[in-house]
Amino acid sequence: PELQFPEQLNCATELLDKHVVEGRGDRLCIRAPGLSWTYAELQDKANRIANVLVNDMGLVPGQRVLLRAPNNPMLAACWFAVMKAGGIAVATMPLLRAKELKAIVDIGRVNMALCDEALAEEWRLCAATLAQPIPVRHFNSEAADGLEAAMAQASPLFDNANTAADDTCVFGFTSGTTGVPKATMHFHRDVMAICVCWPPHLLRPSPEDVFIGSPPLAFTFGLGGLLLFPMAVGASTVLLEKASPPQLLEGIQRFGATVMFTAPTSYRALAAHGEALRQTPLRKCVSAGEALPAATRALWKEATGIELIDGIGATELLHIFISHDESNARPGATGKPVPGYRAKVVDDAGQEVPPGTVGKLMVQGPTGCRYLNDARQKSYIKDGWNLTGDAYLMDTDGYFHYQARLDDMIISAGYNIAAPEVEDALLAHPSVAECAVIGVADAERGQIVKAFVVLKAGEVGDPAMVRTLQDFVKQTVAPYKYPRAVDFVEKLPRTQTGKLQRFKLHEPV
Ligand code: 3UK
Repeated sequence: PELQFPEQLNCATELLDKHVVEGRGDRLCIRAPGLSWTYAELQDKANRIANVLVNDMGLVPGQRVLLRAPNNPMLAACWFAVMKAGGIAVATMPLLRAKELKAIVDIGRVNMALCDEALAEEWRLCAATLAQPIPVRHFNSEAADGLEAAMAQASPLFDNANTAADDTCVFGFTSGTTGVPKATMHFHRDVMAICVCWPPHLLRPSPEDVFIGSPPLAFTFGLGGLLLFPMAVGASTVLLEKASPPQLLEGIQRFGATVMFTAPTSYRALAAHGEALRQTPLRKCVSAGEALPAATRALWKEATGIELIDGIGATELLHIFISHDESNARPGATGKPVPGYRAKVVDDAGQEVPPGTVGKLMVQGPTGCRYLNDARQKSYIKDGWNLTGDAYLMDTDGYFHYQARLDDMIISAGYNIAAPEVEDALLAHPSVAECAVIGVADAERGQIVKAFVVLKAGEVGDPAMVRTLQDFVKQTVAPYKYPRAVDFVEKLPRTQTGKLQRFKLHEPV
């Protein structure tokens, strides 16, 4: 990939204005139920909002703008407006409550906010607790002091801020599994780098593609997959405020979506609609956020005929850094380093281990971790490499196989057992809908493997089922990995980004 960027670079110029300048302004860009905008229309909105930010709200380059909305066209326009004005976009997950928003305002030293009227209540609760009030405009609102009213008065022309390639433009917030949230800082050139590394080499989208998916734009998986990547090729993107599996299915049908981004659980649920999906033009499906079990890959292929594209990404690296395309899919492997990135597996001393050995994943490339004012930077970056916190092994062909989060490795009677491997084995059983595996303390073995299983409708979680599942696991993985304890549950705890929260299963229910 071409990773030499000019000294002055503004990602809004490259991803949005360029299409209008080059005569593609009439092409559809953003689609949503009841509304669609061309590239020229998105540019018009973004320019007006940029003028409101600068002239009415007093934004100067480098200031932080909190964005709060479900995935919708106005959120996209606000995001580009912040880029144009040389600000830093701090997009927040729609479900956050006032207390969590306050932490982001404090850590990110947020200067102003643009908030969807539909999510205004938590923002108002948060704003009431701030020592210094900050300017805010509400959008998707008819209020006289709302953003749309100000946009109507503003000029549709805006000269983008003359930002440097390494001016920060995005804070991606991440809380990991627990703990105080951290802001990861990304530059204009990082935004462009992720558009030239993974998409052209592994997704290979065309300008005719229609993108759709579930991750919020506040999650960098969604920002890339549902906004930056479609716009980098002049394609269109469908933004859905709610994107549960039935809503995704309806969206794919209604908009003729061809490229989908969502998490493994969502693929498992959607697989029940294989027949309906085969009637749509859907052709490329990307899975990320957590490990893709081999059983889920097989289920999706069987249901829809489509080979999933897996990719591991992280907020710290902005997007996907190990992945594969349809012709290099190997069950159980995430793939190879994305062009532009390097990866290796090391032991506790930081020495590279031979192929086939499990160790810690380290990654290097055009993007990488820059925590804002946070000492945890020291544990994520070692010798210039990013330590993602994942256990991986590389096979002799150079494919990287995910094992577990380093803290999800179970040690039982001296054996190392990766929780996802046992989950993978359980998911292959036809009675299992979802499952999660953890290690629980055991006097004799140190830890034992315990599984929490959500059964498919109509299945009964009785002792016979426990034995069936245990025998099933013993047949596909080394018998010592079988779950000695099995609990049947209604649902599993997940983050807003769709990740299993295994640590919550350690707490009594
Ligand atoms: C895990 C995966 C196995 C892994 C993300 C795509 O998930 C994203 O970012 P987060 O900061 O979490 C990072 C961690 O999630 N993970 C993500 N994808 C996979 N594990 N296979 C996968 N395919 O533990 C990683 O360290 O929330 C994903 C693009 C952008 C993102 N921010």
